[in-house]
Amino acid sequence: YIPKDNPTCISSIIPILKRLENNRNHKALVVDDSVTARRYVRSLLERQYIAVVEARNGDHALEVIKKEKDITLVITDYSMPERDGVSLIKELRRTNQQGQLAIIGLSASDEAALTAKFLKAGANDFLKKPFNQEEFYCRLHSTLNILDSERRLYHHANKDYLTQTWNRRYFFEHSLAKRHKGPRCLALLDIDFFKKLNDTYGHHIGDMVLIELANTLQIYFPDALVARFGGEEFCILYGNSSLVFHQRLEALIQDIADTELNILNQAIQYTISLGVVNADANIHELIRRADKCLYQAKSAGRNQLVL
Ligand code: GH3
Ligand code: MG
Ligand code: MG
Ligand code: MG
Repeated sequence: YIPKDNPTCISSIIPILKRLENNRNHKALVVDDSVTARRYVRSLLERQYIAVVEARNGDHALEVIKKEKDITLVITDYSMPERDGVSLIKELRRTNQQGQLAIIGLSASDEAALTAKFLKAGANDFLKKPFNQEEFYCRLHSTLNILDSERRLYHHANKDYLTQTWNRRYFFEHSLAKRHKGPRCLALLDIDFFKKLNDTYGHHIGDMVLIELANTLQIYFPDALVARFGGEEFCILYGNSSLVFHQRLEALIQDIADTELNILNQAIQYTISLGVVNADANIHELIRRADKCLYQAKSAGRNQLVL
């Protein structure tokens, strides 16, 4: 109900509507040894369009979260048999930071400093049972708002704005953080005569070609790390068999060269060149070598890969 003579009321309801819309992207795990308590929290969440799964104690929660990969929020009781809420949070925080998984503690216990215990273990917030329903919603919303902001921030920091592939920053952070053992494959890809394509058809069509190429790369390499390295250069890092990798790259070169794209009623055809390495070396060394190969592929006439 929005009174017609009070427009401020409309502006104040917009954030709430946005929150409710975003709630559909969340899934909560409610952990409590009391069935009644679980059902109550479930009903509060479901009224806000948040999907809910339940667990009866900390250990059970760890099992459920392993199976249900898309849980974004955990609401947990403190005292439970087998594993209590604080121990559960400590375990969850070993692999999930606050920006990836939100946790709210709940407890009826009068134990001194329980709030601090929950927060120190890594909970985003805490409520004492019995809680006021409005307070529950306020804390839930502020927790989810922060989580959504963190996810947006992560997305903007790590994804390329134009093509939505990983960006250079993510590529290096990811490939350096993971201490890979053994050989791996890396390909540097560069579009041939892209400047000419831009000059002929316009920059916006060039942009759409980049988006098309990025989508094609995701289809060919769903199991590899694909990143936009700069302008019209992409990098593909692959951890498995080099034979499969080479076969797929050859097929990709052919596919791109044979495909006539229709972009804004313009028939567009282009080719790509690749430098490819397979070695047991650090990422900088792999890139240096692949770049040399790419240079050779260009000199040798483009539309090909050099190993
Ligand atoms: P080569 O075959 O030697 O690679 O020639 P090339 O013209 O592709 O190479 P060059 O590196 O000289 O040019 C790359 C061009 O890519 C220059 C730049 O205008 C264009 N470019 C870089 N980023 C973007 C982008 O985001 N969108 C569009 N449309 N063009 C871009
Ligand atoms: Mg309990
Ligand atoms: Mg280039
Ligand atoms: Mg180029």
